[in-house]
Amino acid sequence: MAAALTLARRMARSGVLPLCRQLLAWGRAPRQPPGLPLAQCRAFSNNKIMVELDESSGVATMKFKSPPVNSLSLDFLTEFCISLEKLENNRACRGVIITSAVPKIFSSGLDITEMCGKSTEHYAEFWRAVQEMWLRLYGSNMVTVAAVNGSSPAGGCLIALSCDYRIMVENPKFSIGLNEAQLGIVAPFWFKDTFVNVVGHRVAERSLQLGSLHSAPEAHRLGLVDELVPDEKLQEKTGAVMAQWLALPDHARQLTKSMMRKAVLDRLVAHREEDIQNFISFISKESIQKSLRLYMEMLKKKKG
Ligand code: CO8
Repeated sequence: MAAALTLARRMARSGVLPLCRQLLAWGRAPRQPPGLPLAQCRAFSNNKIMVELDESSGVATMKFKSPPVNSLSLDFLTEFCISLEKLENNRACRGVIITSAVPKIFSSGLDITEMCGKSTEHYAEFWRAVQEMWLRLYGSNMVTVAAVNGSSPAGGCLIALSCDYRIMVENPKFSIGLNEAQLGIVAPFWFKDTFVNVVGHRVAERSLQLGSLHSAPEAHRLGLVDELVPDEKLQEKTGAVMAQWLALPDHARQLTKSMMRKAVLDRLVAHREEDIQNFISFISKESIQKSLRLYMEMLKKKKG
């Protein structure tokens, strides 16, 4: 409840209210009377994420479009949570495909500028939004498929890991992984739990300690992604996988998903405030701030 209120306050402050109205209107859209052709597709473009719902199949697509790298800023995370919640509450929607409209990048992970030189209050608000994003996505009742069409480090990888199935473009230049250790920071326990649940303890332990970013073929070998496809086949393959998952009765699949994920979700819910305090005290350390600044400088130098 407290989280929902924070989110609502944040929506009011961040000017996402027009988006909320749009989403609410969409959620309330009258259902087509039987016998009439369904409105095939509802689409709207927000600031950072484009959402499209095909009512005939019950499948929505959330396409990240926040150049240059789809970094997960506070605004991005807020928009993500609102969009996902509206889809979750829309009976016409049973599955969501998450992908990117930015060439070569799925998501660069958490926006590092949100974790540098900001106030304690800001860190708390930002981290609550990161938690909220994961709780909603990992705990979603819908079928979630990540169509990873570009690099996906850290928080970007977490989004993919939180889906039910991951299909990645087979380009060996695209990488994915939880590389936090390379930045001198530590992936929180619920990032780790999500990773372990996908690839197993040994692979996760090694990959996390080394902060590895795995090329697409390597990620496939490790089980981090389920399938590799050529770019031009991504849409078709994602649609086919989604159809396969949607062929099952929702209630059986949803209860099974909840059974598999509940313990991990409950762990964060039970330790949410503590996790926020841990994040604040960790990220506020001068040594950590220095590591992040150096990392950002390194990213900029790499260009020149
Ligand atoms: N946040 C903010 N800005 C970023 C980020 C980011 N995550 N990633 C890239 N940028 C910026 C770059 O600085 C650059 O800015 P500018 O144009 O002003 O110089 C711009 O985006 C474009 O970046 P690149 O030139 O590097 O673009 P490329 O297409 O060459 O490469 C990559 C794209 C591969 C995504 C590359 O930018 C990259 O590797 N980025 C860093 C990714 C990363 O390491 N993310 C980790 C974030 S931390 C996280 O998600 C989890 C933290 C958990 C916290 C736990 C604490 C307790």
